[in-house]
Amino acid sequence: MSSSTICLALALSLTMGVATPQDQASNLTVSRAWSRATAPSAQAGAVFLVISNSGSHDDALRSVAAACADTVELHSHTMDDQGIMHMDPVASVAIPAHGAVEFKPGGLHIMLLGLKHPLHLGDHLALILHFDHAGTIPADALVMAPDAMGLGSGAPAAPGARGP
Ligand SMILES: [Cu+2]
Repeated sequence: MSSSTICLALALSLTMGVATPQDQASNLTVSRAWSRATAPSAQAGAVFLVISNSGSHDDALRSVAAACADTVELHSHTMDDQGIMHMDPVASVAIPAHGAVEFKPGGLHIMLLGLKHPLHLGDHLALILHFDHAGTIPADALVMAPDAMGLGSGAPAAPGARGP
C-alpha cells in the first residue's frame, strides 16, 4: 500500500467519523443539536447542543466544521460590569469525565460565520465535531424558529421543566 493510499484511507475514515480505534470514542454523545433560522442577509448563525461524557477521561471539543459556513468558532457569552453581553472565542471546551456540557443561548455556542446560505426553519445542518481524544463525531442540527430557546420549543422552557 502506497503512502498516498494510506493518506486517502485515513482522510475518508476521518470524514466518516470512524477513525477512533480507542474505546473512548463511544464515551461521548452529542445530542439535541439545533440552530435558529436566519434573516436572508444574515452572515452568521449559531448552533446549540449537548455533549455528554460517560467515560472516566476528560476530553475537549477542539473545533467544529459545518458545510453551510466558511468559518466555525467556539464562543462563550460573558456579561461585563455594565451588564452587557459579549461573545468571546474560546480555543476549546473541556468535556469533563462523567459530565455534560450544554451549549445554549446566552452561554456557550458554536458560531457559524460566513453563512453560504440563510438557515431556514426545518433545515438540517451537518456538523463534524473534533475532539482531542474521541476524534470526530458527526451531528445533525435542526433549524428552529429565530426566537427558539431550545429544541422542541419556540418559547422558554416552563418553570421546573429542568432536564436531567
Ligand atoms: Cu458567537
